[in-house]
Amino acid sequence: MAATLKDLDFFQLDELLSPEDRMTRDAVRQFVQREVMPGIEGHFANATFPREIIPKIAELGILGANLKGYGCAGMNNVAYGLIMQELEAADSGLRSFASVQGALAMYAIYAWGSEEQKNRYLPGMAQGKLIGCFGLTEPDHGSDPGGMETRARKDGQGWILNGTKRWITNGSIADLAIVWAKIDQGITGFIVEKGAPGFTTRDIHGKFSMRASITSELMFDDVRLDASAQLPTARGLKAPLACLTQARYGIAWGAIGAARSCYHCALDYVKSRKQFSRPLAGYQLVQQKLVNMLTEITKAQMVCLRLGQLKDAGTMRPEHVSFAKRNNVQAALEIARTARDMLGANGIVIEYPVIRHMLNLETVNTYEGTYDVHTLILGRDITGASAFD
Ligand code: TGC
Ligand code: FAD
Repeated sequence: MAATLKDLDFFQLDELLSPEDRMTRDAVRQFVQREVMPGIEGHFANATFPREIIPKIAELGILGANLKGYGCAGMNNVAYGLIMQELEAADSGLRSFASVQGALAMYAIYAWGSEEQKNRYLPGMAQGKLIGCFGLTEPDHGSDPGGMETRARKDGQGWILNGTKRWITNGSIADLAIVWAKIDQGITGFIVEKGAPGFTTRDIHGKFSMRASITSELMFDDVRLDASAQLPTARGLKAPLACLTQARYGIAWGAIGAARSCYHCALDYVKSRKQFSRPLAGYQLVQQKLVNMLTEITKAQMVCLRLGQLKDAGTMRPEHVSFAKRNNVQAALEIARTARDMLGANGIVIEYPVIRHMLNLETVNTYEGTYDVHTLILGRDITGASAFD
């Protein structure tokens, strides 16, 4: 039977949410419980993404939920974060799908696209009829995207694109790829549609993490693009990095969902599992683990709520997001590892959600800036000295 998604609100933070935000969160939780939870173990086991739920997710206004106009729901950022939390309570792969679609691909067009591009793509993407992916990472450039080797050269009015992007979520199911490339003036972005001659994708197999998510390589071999494919105001590395800020914001919230699911699973388990004639829940060491989990989840919730308020007020800095992504994902990963331990042998089987979350969170800790990269971003912020130079 699928695990039940439950709330965790030790500090009555619900009282700080608006009734609308709570309603949005509860509606998404019910949807995820009904439509996603029954099949998610199977998708993870078979390494398939539940594509059938895309139209339903779109119907709830989840895709690009915090963008305004162009058919997007225009929700505030706290509501958006709560949605990410509920998606990731089911599986990080589901939240990844929504993050890449809304915070990376749609946001890139929203922030750096022309009116024509926005009208052409955003409504269909909000409806889930067009799927997007975001190609920044390359085989030889992950943490240092500024070193990218993908290049576009001028060809008459248009461009010729060459290069390879790797580890791209939604890559082979995407109708359009946002591709970051170097031109003579520096880094810029292009919208490359599926089927463009010379554009091919290849899925990455053998992943033991994010199995219910498609991850691909994108290859561009003399791909001819019209001038209109370029994102006109995307200039320099800050253009893709601004998109990452949006996605990292959602990840910071999402990780709480995965941690919460692991906590509830471990709590239920130790209440019913007896060893030495008593429930495990009565042993001091076990209680300490549960209390540490509760504490870290509650702290992460508080960080996110404040982060959302800052984002809504327009005063959030990328470093605030680095703080939240680094802290919350690391905490969630530790919680998942502890929960796995508390379930004993049952902690390694797919019937319990814990091993799935634990394996997924290894990816979440790595993508969108590793734990160490965010340490260095924050170190630079507080000392003024960059470890990257
Ligand atoms: P740096 O000098 O730091 O920055 C260059 C310019 O960008 C500005 N900037 C930002 N702007 C907006 N948001 C941010 N987060 C920004 N960070 C920096 C900065 O002010 C500067 O502007 P300007 O006007 O002076 O030019 O560049 P650097 O080369 O030193 O950067 C180093 C570093 C480590 C910060 C950066 O490259 C980095 O973040 N690396 C990690 C790479 C990463 O996160 N990749 C993610 C790929 S996408 C992905 O993983 C999707 S996963 C799927 C899912 O989300 O579910
Ligand atoms: P590297 O950069 O090679 O890092 C390896 C190790 O070195 C890490 O521990 C890192 O912290 C450390 N390190 C790096 N630099 C430093 C330094 N200066 N000082 C100290 N330590 C350092 N990318 C996209 O563009 N789009 C996507 O949709 C996308 N989806 C992904 C989905 C999955 C499942 C995965 C696993 C990755 C995805 N990525 C995507 C790529 C992801 O963003 C990169 O994996 C990530 O940025 C790290 O890059 P890397 O794997 O090349 O590791």
